Amino acid sequence: MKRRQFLTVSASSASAIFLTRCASGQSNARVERASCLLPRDALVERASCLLPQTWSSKDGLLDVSLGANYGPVSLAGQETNLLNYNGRVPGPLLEARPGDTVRIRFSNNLSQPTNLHYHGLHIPPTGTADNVFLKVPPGETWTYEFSIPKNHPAGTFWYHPHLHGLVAEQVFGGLAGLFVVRGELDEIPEIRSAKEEFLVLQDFELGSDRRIISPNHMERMTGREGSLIAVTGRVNPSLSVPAGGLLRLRLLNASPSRFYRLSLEEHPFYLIATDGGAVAEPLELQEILLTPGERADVLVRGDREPGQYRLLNLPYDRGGMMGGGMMGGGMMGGRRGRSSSQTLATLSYGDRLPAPLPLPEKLLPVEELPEPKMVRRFVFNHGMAPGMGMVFLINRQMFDHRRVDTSVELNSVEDWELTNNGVMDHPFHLHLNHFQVISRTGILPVTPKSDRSWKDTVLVKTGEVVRIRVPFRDFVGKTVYHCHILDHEDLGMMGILEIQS
Ligand SMILES: [Cu+2]
Repeated sequence: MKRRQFLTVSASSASAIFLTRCASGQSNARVERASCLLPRDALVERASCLLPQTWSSKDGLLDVSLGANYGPVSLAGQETNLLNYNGRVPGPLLEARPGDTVRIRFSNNLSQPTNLHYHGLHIPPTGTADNVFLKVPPGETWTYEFSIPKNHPAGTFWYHPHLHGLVAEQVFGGLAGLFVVRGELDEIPEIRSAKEEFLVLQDFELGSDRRIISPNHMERMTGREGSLIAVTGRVNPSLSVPAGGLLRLRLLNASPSRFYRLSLEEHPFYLIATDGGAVAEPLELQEILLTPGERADVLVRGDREPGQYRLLNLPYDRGGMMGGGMMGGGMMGGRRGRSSSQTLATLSYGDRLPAPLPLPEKLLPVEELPEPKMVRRFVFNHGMAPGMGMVFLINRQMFDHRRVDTSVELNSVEDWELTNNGVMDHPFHLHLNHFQVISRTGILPVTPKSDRSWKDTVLVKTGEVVRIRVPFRDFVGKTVYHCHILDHEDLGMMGILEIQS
């Protein structure tokens, strides 16, 4: 037992921090959990423990002021100095409905330029909407304004900075927040009756002064990771499922590089939505691999013996610049996580419901896309550039904001074949239009209809070929696709897509 504890502590400083807090920070932990104790009132019982500050639209308008700041933030029960939106990490949860107008009065109070990307929203890539070419200089303000299309799917989306060259630094500093679109999926009776929690997974590397430690060169190549894992700003928070009831977890990986391989002791996950909204029917999963930028919306059934169950982050090897072995054993600072499991949260059972709540049988149909007009190929690799060292490439080129890499026609459907010839996994993200994964490594046939889903980020493992099918709809203009290991994006692994009418 002692030996096991020793291994846990030495292998993972995230666990170490948690154990320390259990030993010396009892009162803190109790205060943090106090708000999560389940009162008798059934209505209150559904209330979330981890809900960040929420702003919802009223009468068709979401009108908020959002400031990017640097300063004191309470994170994982300690005072830290982080980048933050409105003093919070994660930032406030923004909530709207299809057809709503969104107005965000954004002020940049940082000492460097920034901007906002609305990851996963199907809105224009231009003007005051999801315009990643826009730069808001330090000390200046900008009003983002756009409408959520009337036929926009309900789902879990998010906002974060997207200024090329600074993305990893600003997201690692703490800048990220949820953007939830409520709609049809949320009206399904069993889902409406489920208790809902928002799990924003972020990792940080803090120094003794409680400021973020900047990564070294090798950590940037690999993709920076931090040893402190926060779940919606807390370390190992308590989650509660009513006995006989359902708990809905909206999971977001808001880390710049870290992958989360999630499993919940003795409880399968029932996947109800992916990046782009609902799947056709709940899909039972024992594990979920969530790469940076990805979301999963799952139900957990409170049908086991009441007790405590750990939500675990299992080891995963996403490859490295120097081959697998050398960096696996904890040599690489923030990458210790890949050789040991960590506890992310703890599930307990609340009061028993008068009648058990079943899983929904059907969710929402997922459209079958027509055969593509065109197949394009994208090869992901790395190389050396004079004066820059290692750079990350798509089709042998690094990002250039003056160059359009790919032009497509509005209202066309294309297949994109994504090949990873590098030594590390690359999660591929396309802005603006959702896609479906058609095959992997050219061996698998078409994804079974029942498993078809809408994605905006998909893992392309080292050596793998993934084929996706994308409909380009509604909006023209320039946008981007890139690796969502944000250091790789900053180091060149991004291309410009122009959608033309
Ligand atoms: Cu990458």
